[in-house]
This record gives sequence, structure tokens and C-alpha cells, in this order.
Amino acid sequence: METKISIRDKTLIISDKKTTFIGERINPTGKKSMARALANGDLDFVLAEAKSQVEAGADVLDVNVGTPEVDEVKLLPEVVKLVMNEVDVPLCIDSGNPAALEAALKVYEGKPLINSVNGEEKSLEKVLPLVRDFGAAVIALPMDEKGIPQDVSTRMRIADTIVDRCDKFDIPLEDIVFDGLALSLGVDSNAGVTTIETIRQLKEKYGVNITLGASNVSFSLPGRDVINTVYLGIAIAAGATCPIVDVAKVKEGVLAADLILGRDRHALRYIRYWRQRQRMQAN
Ligand code: THG
Repeated sequence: METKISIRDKTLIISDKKTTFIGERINPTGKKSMARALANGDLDFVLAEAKSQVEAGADVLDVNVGTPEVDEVKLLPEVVKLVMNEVDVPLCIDSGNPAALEAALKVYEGKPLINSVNGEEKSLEKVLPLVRDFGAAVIALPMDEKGIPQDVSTRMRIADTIVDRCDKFDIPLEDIVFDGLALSLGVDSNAGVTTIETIRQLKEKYGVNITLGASNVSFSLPGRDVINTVYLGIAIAAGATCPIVDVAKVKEGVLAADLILGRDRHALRYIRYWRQRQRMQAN
């Protein structure tokens, strides 16, 4: 299935032909320097982060400014506008606050990805009209007011509800990107199996594009990059097509996964990546 998003006149197609990288680094969670920059209105710091992620290969940038110190309704559209003028990739507008989403959608030029809707009644009621009215695509989290289900069948049941409700709003299936809901393996060592099986079933039942916040899985564990990278390979094999990642850290592993899965003819993309890297090291 193809999900199309855009920035101005530039369209990006998300599909299982190759993995799409959504850059995670414009996000204050767990990052004091970013939280401080956002609280102080130091937006140069945010722009530098936007640029470096695109240079590292991000196809889309997630933009999240949610910290207790900021007014998201005011700041999210401001940051979206600035980032949009700095880079030429579509944005994934990340907020749990529907008013902030709406304010950001008003300034966005193109078709963005909204992050996110979930199965909670108040989320469906507030976010789906925005998806329809702004003609956006949306990330759907298979969770509800009871939180994140620990079992796959409840996640699938919630996914069914979301698909149903999107249909009522005439939001096509290709504009829904499901989230496998990656959780910390340090908290629950079975969380990986549940997420991978959720991804597999979502892919099988709906054929949709699937994201996941890959860095979530290694919170509080040592050797985070290796866990994130191996996890991504398994998730991609199961059906994930557009993970939210620290691109610079996981790109080589994801390109290897795409090669192994027959998504890189003559290994051209993989080889080009390594040539470029060697050239950069030589300089
Ligand atoms: N699903 C969807 N959206 C999401 C998530 C998801 N958005 C937010 C999050 N999860 C994905 N983004 C991040 C961003 C950063 C980190 C993890 C997930 C992270 N940061 C380091 C830390 O906290 O230790 C800090 C990194 C640094 O200092 O450079 O791990 O699941 N739809």
C-alpha cells in the first residue's frame, strides 16, 4: 500500500519498497538540551537538529515540542513553520493536544502525517475531523483509555475500531499508518514479541504502512544502538515500513535489512551509502 505525504510540491511515497526514515530528534522527551532550547525559544538549536537529521538521511521529520514549560498551541505551529522553511522533507506533526495539532496544520504547506490518533473516544472525535479537513495522513495507535494493551488481540480489536471510524470520515486506509507500539524491553522482556506480532497481524489484515518508535525499546538498557538496530530489522521483516528513529545511528542496519529483504536491487543503495561514508571519512 502507498501512503503519500508531501511538503509543498514534493511528494513522498511510503511503501514496502524501501524503508522510510522518520527522524525522532526534534523531541524534548529525555533530552534536557532540547527541552531547554524549546522553553527558552532557542529555535536555532531545533533547526540545527532538523538539518543534521536530513543530512543523515531522514525522509520525514517528527516534530514534537511537548514539555510542561511550553504552550504547545503557540509553539508547535511556530516550530513547524521554521523547520518547513529550513528543510525540504515532509513533517510528522507529533502532539497529544488536538488544539496544537490544528494550529500546526493551519500553517503546514502540503500533506503532513499527524502523530497521532488512538482508540480513545475523545481522540477519535477530535483528531479524525482534522485528518479529514486538512487532507492529512495519520498515525494510529492501537491503544485506548485503558492504556497500551499487553496482548495482541486487544490491540487488533482497537485497530479495527479505528479503521471503522476512519471509514466513517471517508479517510482511506492508505492514509492510516499504524503503530506497532514499541515498549521498553528493560521493563518487560516480552514486549518485543507482542509488538512484532502486532505488526505482523496489522500488515496481514490491512496491508497498511506501519511505524514504531524504535528507540523506545532500549530505554534503561546498555548498548542501545545494537538493540534498536536488531529490533528494527525484525520489525521491518514483520511489516514496519516507516519507523521513527535516530537516523544517523540506525541507517546502516536498516539499509542492510532492506538489502536482505530483497528491497535493494544489486545492493545499489547499500553500496552507495558505504561509498559516501568512506568518502566522508577520507576528507
Ligand atoms: N510512536 C509514535 N510517536 C512517537 C513514539 C512512538 N513519538 C515519540 C517517541 N515514541 C519516538 N521518539 C523518540 C525520541 C527520542 C527517544 C526515543 C523516542 C530517545 N531519546 C534519548 C533518551 O531519552 O535517552 C535521548 C537522545 C539524546 O539525548 O540524544 O530515546 O512510539 N507514533
